[in-house]
Amino acid sequence: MTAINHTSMWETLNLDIPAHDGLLEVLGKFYNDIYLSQEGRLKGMEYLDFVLSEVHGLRIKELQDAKESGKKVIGTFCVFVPEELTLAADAIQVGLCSGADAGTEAAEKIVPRNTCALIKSFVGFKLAKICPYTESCDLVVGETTCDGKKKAYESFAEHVPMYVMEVPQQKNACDRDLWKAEILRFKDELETLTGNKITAERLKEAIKTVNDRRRALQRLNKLRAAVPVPISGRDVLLINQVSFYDDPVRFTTSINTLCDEIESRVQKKQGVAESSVPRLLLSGCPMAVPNWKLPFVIEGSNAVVVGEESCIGTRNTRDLVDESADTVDDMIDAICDRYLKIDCACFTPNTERLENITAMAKDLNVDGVIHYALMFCQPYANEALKVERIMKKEGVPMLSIETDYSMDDLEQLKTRVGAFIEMIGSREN
Ligand code: BJ8
Repeated sequence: MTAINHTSMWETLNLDIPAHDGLLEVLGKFYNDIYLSQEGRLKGMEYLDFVLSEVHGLRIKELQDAKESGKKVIGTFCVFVPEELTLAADAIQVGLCSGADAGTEAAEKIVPRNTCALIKSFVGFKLAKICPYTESCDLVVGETTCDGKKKAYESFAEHVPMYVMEVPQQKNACDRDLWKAEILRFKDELETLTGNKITAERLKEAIKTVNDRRRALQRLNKLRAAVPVPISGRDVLLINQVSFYDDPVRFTTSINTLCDEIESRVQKKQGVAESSVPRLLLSGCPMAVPNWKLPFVIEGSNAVVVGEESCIGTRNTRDLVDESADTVDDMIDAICDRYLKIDCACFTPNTERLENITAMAKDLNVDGVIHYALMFCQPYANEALKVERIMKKEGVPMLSIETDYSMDDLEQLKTRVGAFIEMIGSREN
């Protein structure tokens, strides 16, 4: 995908160059078909197109330059890892969970076949030597969320410098104590790794930086309540995906500029689809780059996605860290509280998620919900049944999809999604 030749950098990172070239070729083709073919795209999306075109190029170069200047790079798989602490330790945090099934064969040598595609993808990317982000990491941070990840990290630790945070499974007072202790342990780990002390001043600034990014994404999501919807779901998914590896300050500025453009579209009542086109909420597992399959199917079937209830979506941006604290201790408490609000399906009970989906369906004026679970993901497949019950009560039609990263079920998905959208029918405005 990249126009500039970065081969020597990839060789230094010990990538398998032919396999990596193959991956970029497929990614470029996908991107053309799914993204660049859209009509009436916002000008501000050019920034995202550029970032994506250089996803393994210029951003990796930035990481390498930062490493040469002494900075550390921290890779993560989950929105539970507090980026505020990483930034306050003057390190860089990047998301590693991958959305392609390249490397599956290699992954299945160390994780069982019936493991979700997201886990197989990050394991496979490492074993097949095709991910320059993984190769750039000084530390990879896992977390005890689902069993699949937990056990995969044990094998993964033989291949990368690994650190695992314990995330509680409930939200009682003792769970908060555990979580706070884990945040403090992570802080110590970062300070040791980077040699930098996390001071109150640095932490306050980092909290603001990450909150600013969340605020920009919140602003974007609110604008999608407009009828007609001013931006496609595919484009917003891409924005959320890029938020995990782009420089946070630069990203926030670009998204705010994009929001200015969207606001003017909303005022002029311009949209990416007719007002009569059904508006859908996507809910469930995270969709990591380049997992664009389902939104592409939905938006190719005369519907539009207006919200993503997922970690690569509103679950990652809904709550801010309280900015009023001034001491490191108080800021750690604020971080602890904010992260414990995350409504991941790994928690039991997890009624907040049902409340949040119901609120999103109302706020975004949706005509239906498509619940998305990766195959073999017990937590989200289980909650799909609960979401279905609550949506039924609310009178919102729901379709439950289980899929993976392969294209084998593309036609079947098109048929099911098409039938669901047809059943919803045109919107009355
Ligand atoms: S906070 S959703 S990012 S854990 S799809 S690996 S749950 S078997 S990704 Fe997640 Fe953190 Fe929760 Fe969010 Fe397991 Fe399911 Fe696979 Fe999953």
